[in-house]
Formats: sequence, structure tokens, C-alpha cells
Amino acid sequence: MLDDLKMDWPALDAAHHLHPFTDHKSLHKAGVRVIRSAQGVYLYDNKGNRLLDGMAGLWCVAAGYGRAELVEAAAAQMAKLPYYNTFFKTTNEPAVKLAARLAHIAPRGLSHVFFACSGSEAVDTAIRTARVYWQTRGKPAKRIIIGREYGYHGSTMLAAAAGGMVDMHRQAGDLPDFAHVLPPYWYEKGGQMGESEFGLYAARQLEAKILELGAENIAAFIGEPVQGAGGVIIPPSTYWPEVNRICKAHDILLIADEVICGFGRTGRMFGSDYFGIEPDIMTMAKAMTSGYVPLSAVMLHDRVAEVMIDEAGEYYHGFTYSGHPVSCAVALKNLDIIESEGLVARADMMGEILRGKLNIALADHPMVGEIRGVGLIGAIELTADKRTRKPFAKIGRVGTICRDFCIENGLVMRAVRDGMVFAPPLIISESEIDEMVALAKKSIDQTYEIVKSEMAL
Ligand code: PXG
Repeated sequence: MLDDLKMDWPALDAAHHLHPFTDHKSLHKAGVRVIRSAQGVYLYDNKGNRLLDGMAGLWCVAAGYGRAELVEAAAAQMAKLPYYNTFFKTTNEPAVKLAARLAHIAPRGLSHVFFACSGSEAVDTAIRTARVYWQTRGKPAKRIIIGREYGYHGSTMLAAAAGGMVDMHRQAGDLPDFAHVLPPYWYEKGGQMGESEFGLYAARQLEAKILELGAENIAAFIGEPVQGAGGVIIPPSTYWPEVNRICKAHDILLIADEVICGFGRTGRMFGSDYFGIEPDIMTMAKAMTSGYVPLSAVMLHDRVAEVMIDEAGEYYHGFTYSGHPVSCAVALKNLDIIESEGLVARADMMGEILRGKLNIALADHPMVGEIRGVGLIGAIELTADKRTRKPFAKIGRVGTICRDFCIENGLVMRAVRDGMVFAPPLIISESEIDEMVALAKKSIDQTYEIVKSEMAL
């Protein structure tokens, strides 16, 4: 037997465990961090350190760690029916209940649900569904999926191809029938334009791409309401209404990838509610179970579902764990928590407070170019020149230094290029926000000392 206390976890991990998105050689040199337990917004590692989790795990632990209700919901469902599939004319009670409940809280018209386990599977499902939809409607040439640069939709082949991460395309994720357009990222791409003007400009890049490729060849446009992994890119308010118009005008399905934004993150139940997006298809995962168990879903608007149900015949698609009863039972309890504790409104209110405090602490900092956010998702852009929004010479280096200081100081924040991104659990309190802001400021100050000393050389 392995004795937990005496184990050299990093050594054993290095010997056998391959990690996602990791350069293993450098990980083995640095040593891996072992997280042993968590409670509320805090993580505890095996060296006795406490970390404030400013990322809610990976954008998912909305209800916070250590929720006995979620553990009990899983245990009760495991005891009653731990697994059965939803193929072969079969269903289970938690899956039916959850589908009905999602239909109730989703934007109007999205009332049909397909379940999977991960965000990537949900995105794959959405893309396949879009193509089957057009085949069924007698337009099989409509296959192309348009995504955006810096978009992230997951790591399976279709999801990686839909995303705009060039390193993923380069290694293995570049497929035919995918295209990418400019993201609505005013801070980096806006130049001299105002934000509203740039929002329209970015949306019209989609229209230009549609005209270039031919609407008769395009199945769908896919976008995250706020691009999370790409650096918390929050579109100007002019962007999504124009995208709605363009997709309708050119008869292209609109897929809203709500894997990060769904379930309160933006201060509304879905990012689509916040931005006025009118999706035909919506993907969701992560906070649906607060990350306690894997679960994802794809929701279809009635206008898509009717074609899939009445005309498409058998849909040759599905997963062993589609509608997993334990995951669905946990999701139902998690939705109870979100509703009974008012976590959606809380995200809106606490987000305002967090941004207010960040602005007081950091808006005048010489290395902070912008502080942005909606609800409890946001970013602090670090810059070489506050006035011109100039990036650092080696993109990503300063962000990584700052990220490492954050962890050393007891705060988990991610660096995306040189932006520090955050998305704490929605249950975060005001005193925990104070701690988060203080640790972020301390880490940015320490980073600035290094940047300044290098400039002096
Ligand atoms: N869509 C979006 C919008 C996502 O953010 C996925 C799909 C894929 O989900 P799965 O469950 O297949 O991982 C995601 C995942 C990061 C990071 O570093 C973000 C994600 C995953 C891993 C890392 O920000 N998002």
C-alpha cells in the first residue's frame, strides 16, 4: 500500500502522470504542486499552504468547495442508480428533471437538451448537429464553422479546430471546413477606434468572411459570449447584436459556447442573457455541477430541434455517459444552491465590488493598462506603456512572472499573454475580495520591480 503521508507525490507524478497543456520536462524540473483539499474559496496544498482560488478551479466551482449538499446528492443517487445509459429507448429521472429545468432557465426557445461529459464533447455535438441540420434541410454544402482567433472551445479535434489557438492547430487540431475571424478584443486590436465602433468593425469581419467563403458553404458561427481562456475578452456592447443580425441575414446558425459564462458567471444566468445573444445552439458545462462531477449539455432552439426530431431520422451520435444520473443529480442540487443563495445576482453585485476595489488599488499603477470585467469574470492587462496600450517585447513573460508571484503570495490567478485573468467562486465574500485585491496588488508591485530593474539596465 502507498502511505499517503510518506509519499513523494511530485516524484511519483513525474514518473507516471501526463498533464494537460504541459511541457513535462520543465514541469519535472520545477516540481508539481499537490492540492490536497479545499473549502469555500480556499485550496490547501501538501506543504501546508493556503491559496485563495481566484479561478474557481478552471472557471467552474461556482458554489465553492466543500458543499456537503452536492456530496450528499451524489451519494444518494449512486446508492439508488449509479449508472444507466440513455440509449435504446431508456431514460432516468435526474436526466429528465435536469433537461426540463435547463429548458426553464435557458434563453427563450432553447428547450431541448443533449447531455455529454465535457465542454469539448458538447462543442463537438453542437458542430455535428449544425451539419446534420443543414444536410437534413437539403443544404449539405453548408459545413464550414467560423470561430475566432483566441477562441477556446476545447481539446477534441473538432473543438480545437473551431477554437482559434494557433499552437493547437499547428500540433494536431487543424481540420478542413473551419475558418477564424477577428475577436472583439478592443484592448489589443482596437487601435485608434472607440470601443463601440470597434465592436461593429469586429462583427463585420464575420460578415466579410461569410461573403468570402459563401453563405451556401457555412453551417455556423461559434463564439463564447466572453472569451475566457483567450484572456477574458469582453466584447463592446455593439458586437453581439450585430452578430445576431449577420447570422440571421446570411442563414447561418449561431452557436453560443456558454461553457465558462453559463450559470451566473456574468451576473446573468447565461452570457447570452447579458449580451442579448440569440443562439440557435448553446453549449454548457463547468459550473453546471460546480465542477464536482463532469457534465456538459447542448441546448437546441426549437427551430433546430424540430428539424432534428421530425426530419433527421436517427442521429448517429452519443456517449456512454450521456445523461449520467449521478452528474445530473449533482447538477440539480447545484442549481438549487445557485437559486436559493441568489448566486447570479450575487455575481453581479460582488463583481461590481471587486472591480471597484481593483480600480482603487491598481487603476493608476504604471504597469496596468486596463481593468475589465462583467459579473465575476475579469482581467487586468499588464502593459509596457499605459498610454498607448503597448505590449511587452516578449509576450507572456511578464504575465508568467506575475502569476508565479501570485501563487507564492497565496492567490491563484491565470496569466493569458500579459493579462491576469480571474473568475473566483460566486460565493466569494467581501472580505475575501479584499484579500484577493491585496494579494493581486502585492504581486503586480513585485512584478513591476523586476520590470523596472530590467528597464534600468
Ligand atoms: N468551451 C469553452 C468556452 C471552454 O472554456 C471548453 C469549451 C472545453 O471544455 P472541456 O470540459 O472539454 O475542457 C472550455 C474549457 C484555461 C482553460 O486555461 C480553459 C478551459 C479548459 C482548460 C483550461 O483557461 N476551458
